[in-house]
Amino acid sequence: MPPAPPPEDPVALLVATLGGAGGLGLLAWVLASRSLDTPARAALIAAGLALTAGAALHWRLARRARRLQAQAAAEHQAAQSARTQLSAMLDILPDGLAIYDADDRLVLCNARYREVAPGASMHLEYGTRFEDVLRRAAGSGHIVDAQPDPEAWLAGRMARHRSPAGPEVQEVRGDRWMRLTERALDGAGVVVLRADITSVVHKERALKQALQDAERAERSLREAVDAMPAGLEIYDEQDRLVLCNAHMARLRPHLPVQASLGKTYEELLREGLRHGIPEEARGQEELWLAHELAIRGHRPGPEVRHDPGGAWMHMHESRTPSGMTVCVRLDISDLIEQRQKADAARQESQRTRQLLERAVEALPVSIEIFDEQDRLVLYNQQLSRMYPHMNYADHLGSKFADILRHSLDRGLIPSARGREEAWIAERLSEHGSRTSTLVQRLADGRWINIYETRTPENYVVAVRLDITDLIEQRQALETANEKLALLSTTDGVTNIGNRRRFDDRLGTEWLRCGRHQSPLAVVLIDIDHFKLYNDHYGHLAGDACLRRVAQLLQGTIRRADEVAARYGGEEFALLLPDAPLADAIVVAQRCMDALRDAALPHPRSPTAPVLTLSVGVASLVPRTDAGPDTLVHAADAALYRAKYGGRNRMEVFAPPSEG
Ligand code: GH3
Ligand code: MG
Ligand code: MG
Repeated sequence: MPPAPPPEDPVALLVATLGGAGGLGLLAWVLASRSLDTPARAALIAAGLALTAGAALHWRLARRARRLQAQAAAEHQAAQSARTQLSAMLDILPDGLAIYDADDRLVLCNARYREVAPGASMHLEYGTRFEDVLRRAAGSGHIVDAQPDPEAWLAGRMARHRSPAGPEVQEVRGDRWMRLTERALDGAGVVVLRADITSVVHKERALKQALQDAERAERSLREAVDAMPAGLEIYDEQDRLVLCNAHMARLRPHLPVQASLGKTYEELLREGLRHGIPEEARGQEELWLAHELAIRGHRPGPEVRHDPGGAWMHMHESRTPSGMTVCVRLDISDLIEQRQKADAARQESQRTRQLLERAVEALPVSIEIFDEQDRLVLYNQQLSRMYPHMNYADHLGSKFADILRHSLDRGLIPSARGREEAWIAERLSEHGSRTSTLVQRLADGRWINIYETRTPENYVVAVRLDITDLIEQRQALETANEKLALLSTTDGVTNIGNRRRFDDRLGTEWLRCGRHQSPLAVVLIDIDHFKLYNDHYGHLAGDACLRRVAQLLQGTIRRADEVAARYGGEEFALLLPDAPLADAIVVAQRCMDALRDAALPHPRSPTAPVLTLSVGVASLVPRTDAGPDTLVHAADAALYRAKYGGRNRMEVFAPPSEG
């Protein structure tokens, strides 16, 4: 639509009208006036003409100016409308765009430019200088790079603005990113393009991070795979080697990894065969190869192979769902060796156990073993033979206490009768902790020696030995010894104790009575004129007489600890422990009475027609500074007095202090 013509300029119209009217008026007045001389008239006419012409010119000029003004207004309006159209068009752009003129003033920008400009709230007015825009942006704190030193940043940014190079990336607060592209225009302006590439940067960053993560993961995986103590190979769907770890490379030194990667399994097998690997394929390489390829991926299970190097290898092969083949090889030489050792050790221990079991059965003793809970876990047949009333097979696993009770119920242990529970308690308390062996009498008269010990595992091992024979032998021996002892202290003629018995007992009683400060008495008896008896009756009759006297004397003692002995020849002695003198006199008197009552004829005796005795009595409390012979001497002294006092009498020893 064409612009409307500009209105008439009233001032110009007034000036033109007044000028024209004035000029015409002057001309009219000059022509009418007669008073004017010619030069004046001519001057005034010229002036009037000039005024009129000037007014006309002014009018024309004014009209022309008005036309030009109208034209300029039309052009301005057209430019304005073009810019508005351009603006509207530029607003469609996804990026911010601004045009600065040669004076570096903003002449055009789209709406997006205002949005993405740092500090979006800025009002960007046309005509604003670029530097001011920058300064405001730097001051807004939105541009991260401008933060530490806004002036330095501004200087750099302006320098690049004046001679733009490539696009640059700008970080905006809040992790937003802009790409700035500046182009110098032919007319010496600059176009600034500002694109928000935040999402691109974010995506790129995420992608980079993902890539780094993936790289790290791959590195870790590779390291882990190389660190595996097993060989690992992976073949792709076309059965080409794509991965081989360090361990596998060491296991197959004939196949360098780098050269092998990308080769097919078959190619690698052929390579191995050229090196004579594996050993079992030699001489039948093609057959072996065909078999290997046939079972490739269908191996029924892991295989154990003995390497030519002597190592035992465990080989495992599996297919992944995507058709890759994973092979794992593990050196299991250690395991195999350990297993072989363990097998050998097991066999050895079995042999040892058998041997031990046989030994236990062969032992002449019975064995029982109780576990830490005191339950029977092992026994040998000797035990069953030793206790035939018990059925130990039934008692395996039974508590020791229950087995004891069972044997008591069968009355096997006479010593426990009537006190069964107490006996069981005793046996339990000492089970495995007795310091000495236990000797047990069974109801059938056998003697069993029981030895129990506790092992470090807290088991109790009981060993039982039938010692009936031993006990019987010992008893027999003891009896024999007793007999021998009796024999050696018995007088062969009279059958009463001899001098030895008397001396032994005297020594013992001397000490005992000394300890108790008790009196010990000795009675010495001598047959009167016995030589004459022998002479009269003969020696054998003399012996018989001695026996008779011995019996009579023996009959005078009552207590078990008293001794009647033949002291020698026709002399006898009585030992009376704990007997004060008075008691000893009573016994001595009894002897004399017994002889008198027996009235053994002795026709040749000068003392009496019958056999008589001379008796010496002594009783002393033994002293530590004297020996038992003191007492015998004392009795002997008394006997001596009896003899020389006329015989057939008793004399009592009177201690010197009393005498
Ligand atoms: P005394 O009254 O002084 O004791 O006179 P005694 O004859 O008894 O004493 P003596 O010491 O002179 O004689 C003891 C006799 O005893 C001498 C001996 O023949 C006799 N005699 C000793 N031992 C035995 C013996 O074992 N058998 C016999 N038959 N006679 C014996
Ligand atoms: Mg004598
Ligand atoms: Mg005599």
